[in-house]
Amino acid sequence: MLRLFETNEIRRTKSLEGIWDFTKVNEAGEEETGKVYRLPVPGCWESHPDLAVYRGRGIYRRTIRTAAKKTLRFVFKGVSHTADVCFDGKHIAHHYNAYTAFDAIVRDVEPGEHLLEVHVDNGFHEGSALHVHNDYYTYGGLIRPVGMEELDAVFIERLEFVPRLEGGVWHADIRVLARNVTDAPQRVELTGSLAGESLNFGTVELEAGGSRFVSGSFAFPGAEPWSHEEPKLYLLSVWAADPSDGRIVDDLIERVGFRTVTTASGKIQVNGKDIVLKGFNRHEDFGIVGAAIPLQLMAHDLDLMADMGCNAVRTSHYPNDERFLDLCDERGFYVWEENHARGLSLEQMRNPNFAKQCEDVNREMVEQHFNHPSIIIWAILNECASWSEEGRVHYKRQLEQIRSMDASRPLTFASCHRDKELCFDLADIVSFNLYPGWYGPEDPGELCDQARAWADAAGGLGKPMIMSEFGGDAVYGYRMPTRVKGTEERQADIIDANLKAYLERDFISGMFIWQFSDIRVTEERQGPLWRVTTQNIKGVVDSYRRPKLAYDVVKRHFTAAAKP
Ligand code: ADA
Repeated sequence: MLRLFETNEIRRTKSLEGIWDFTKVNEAGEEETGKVYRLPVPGCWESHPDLAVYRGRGIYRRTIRTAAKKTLRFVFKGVSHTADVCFDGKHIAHHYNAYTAFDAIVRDVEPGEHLLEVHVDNGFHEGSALHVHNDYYTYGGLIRPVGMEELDAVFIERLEFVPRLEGGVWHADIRVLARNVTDAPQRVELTGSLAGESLNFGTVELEAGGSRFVSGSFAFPGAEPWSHEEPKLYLLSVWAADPSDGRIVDDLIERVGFRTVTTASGKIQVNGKDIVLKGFNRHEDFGIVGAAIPLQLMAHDLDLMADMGCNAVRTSHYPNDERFLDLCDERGFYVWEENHARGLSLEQMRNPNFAKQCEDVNREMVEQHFNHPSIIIWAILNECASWSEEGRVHYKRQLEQIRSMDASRPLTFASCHRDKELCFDLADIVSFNLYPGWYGPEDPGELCDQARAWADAAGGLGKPMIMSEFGGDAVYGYRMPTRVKGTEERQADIIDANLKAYLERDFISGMFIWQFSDIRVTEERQGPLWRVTTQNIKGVVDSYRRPKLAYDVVKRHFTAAAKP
């Protein structure tokens, strides 16, 4: 299952979930041992005992059967980390970045058996600017679902839905991207339906192999708003018909919600009402399944967060699996989604591929996740070199790129540079990663008052402020009356003091605890014992979601009625 609702009723689609062949290959691309593993897709190869610490290259293979001559489209929701796809031995796609989707189209496939191969590489290479040794683990494999679709001459590639409230009635601007996959010009008529209204986008002419957007603006008098409290969702269906005979050749269904997000008077508003974000930073990492988290465990994570009284989650530090975002839409979780870049130094940002790789992930993130009502904030470049003029050039360019694609959501980035930060003027919300009580002895209340002053003096005056990371380590099960660092007691104390300070300050519009669960990290990153257990153990639950003492502390604060 690729999404939590049917995305097509006309276009034939199928999931390629199942067991695929897998072989390791060396740097030269040669199959090393000839041993063929049978691995689940989606899945991380680390789940297999032989491959638990394997980093490098491998090939996933499976057979595809077709009954009639067809144009096929393969959709890969996430291959970690670099993918090259071959169909019957012919290269059809290359993609860098584990955390965004890509597709590959093969025209006029003859009936019969065909070989689909995905060459996967999660090694660290010079040309990779974003996938570097890090404080999380980049697993290997087809970590998210794979789908196969049968296309007609024209297909609807994407929909964009931007809601707005006018005179008490919901309206929306809707854009439809249609693509011609043949060598001849094509014409299609585009119509749709949403919230009881019929939509007409007119007839569009598409040149051979070309694509085009058509748009329309519509009123939806019967629509009700989406919010945390009432996450009302609607299916937006669009059909493409052949104007000569009215035959429907393709369709695409999205699930949308009517809501606005604004920032004013130093606060964040959803549908005009001030909100305070209360939640966690969450990595996609769960015990033995790694980054390939099955639906029921994704739902379990959100169940635990809801139990603690959270209304928000930050997808640190990359775009998330769409099924998780679908769950957030359904459950009314507010999402801060960010691009894939964590803690890159100025030197790392000078990698010649940095700008292009960021531009790609920004574009793919916004295009692919545009319609999730739950996403209320886009963010970039967690803790990169925003303290320097050279770094600022990248922050400016990337924020402008995202704003040009989507002006309907506020933008931010998480900074750890305190009074040295140079980019707060570029964002709509100022966000601080500070770890009072853990990395330093500061008092959380005093430090965040100071942070407000730093932001005000550095271009953030009047902007909402989020405490985007705070917390401390705790080894699951390590309890001591001494409450020393590393005990569950100390972690609980630190989180208690931080939450108390932030919840009583009116100028704080959100807080994200670092972090939801313990996660695996790359071993190579720094000197010995940098991360004992090769995990970042600041989770409030461990990597199998067993609660630490801090769980009840969070629950007590977030379920208290003091704040909306
Ligand atoms: C940073 C970073 C996180 C994590 C955290 C920590 O703020 O953004 O990814 O590394 O520190 O645990 O120290």
